[in-house]
Amino acid sequence: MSQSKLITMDEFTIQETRKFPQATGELSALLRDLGLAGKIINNQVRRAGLADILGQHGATNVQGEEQMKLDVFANDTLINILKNCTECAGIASEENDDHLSYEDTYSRNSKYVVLFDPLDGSSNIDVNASIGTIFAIYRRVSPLGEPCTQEDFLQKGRNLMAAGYIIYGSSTMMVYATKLGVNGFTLEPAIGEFCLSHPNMKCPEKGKIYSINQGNSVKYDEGMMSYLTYCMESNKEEGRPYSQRYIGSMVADMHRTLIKGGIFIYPGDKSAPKGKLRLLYECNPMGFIIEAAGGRATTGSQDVLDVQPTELHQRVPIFIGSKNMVDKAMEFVKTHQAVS
Ligand code: FDP
Repeated sequence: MSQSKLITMDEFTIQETRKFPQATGELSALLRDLGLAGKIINNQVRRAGLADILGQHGATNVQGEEQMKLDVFANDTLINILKNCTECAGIASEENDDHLSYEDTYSRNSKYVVLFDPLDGSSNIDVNASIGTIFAIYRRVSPLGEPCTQEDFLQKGRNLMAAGYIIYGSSTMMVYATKLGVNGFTLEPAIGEFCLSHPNMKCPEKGKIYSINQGNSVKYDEGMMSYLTYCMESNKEEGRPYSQRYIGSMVADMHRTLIKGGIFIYPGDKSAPKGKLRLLYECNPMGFIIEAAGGRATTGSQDVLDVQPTELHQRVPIFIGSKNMVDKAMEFVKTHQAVS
């Protein structure tokens, strides 16, 4: 950390809020509560191997995937913390079929709703690789005082007020973006506080890493295949071949992409034209963060943040990361779209 004084996330958020005289402090409070949930989940993630908590929970989630115990714990933690805070009218979780409207008076009068993927990359828990929590915050569109409705959650990513993630990696970090920019806070375990460690994060315009599940390439279309060939070709001036890195945990792959630059792709393919990743819980929050950091996020046909969601668990293809690399990938994808 380069600054001489530790700045906690709460201090930082309050300072930022002061730039808006009309701000009520609710968004800062919500971010603090999400940080608190992150610390509780972190505590459990760190003990995963010890607490005999590894293994399948037995149930399957709405996507038909097996849930693991930690997913359930993380989901319950977020639901309860946001229910008991006074700034959240309701939530939608990747692990739940429908949104949840909090019915108490405080919640009904709150202006924000939160969407989250409680523990993304959970297939990595068994192998002790980085996983994370992703969140997205919208201002509700339904009237204050009423229960929140599905329309509050089915908003374009462009309407996001804030989005972020908590990565449970070699250290634990919370990164969040508002329209003012992106900042990263590392958990200082000695005092249990997230402290500003990565101010004003910018995604480099160009990188040297492409990140994709290349094992699926037999299902990719020609545009995708020719882009992969381009990544692997030798061109000294342009710094190719690029390195291939794929953890298979979106938070971890995106954290690297944000810091080092590069491109992360989860394309549509012959068996899943819309890809795998969820618009509301993964692609929109990551798209918002990367755009706020100067990068680009597209589905291949439009900016991710411009997609009008029609259902809570909708999936979209995604190309995200350094602006120049996403632009280049689009040249290949669009050429193929034009000829097919
Ligand atoms: P996981 O299934 O482990 O939860 O959307 C979930 C996700 O992980 C992302 O975090 C990750 O980027 C992607 O799936 C990995 O999918 P593949 O195994 O198909 O590459």
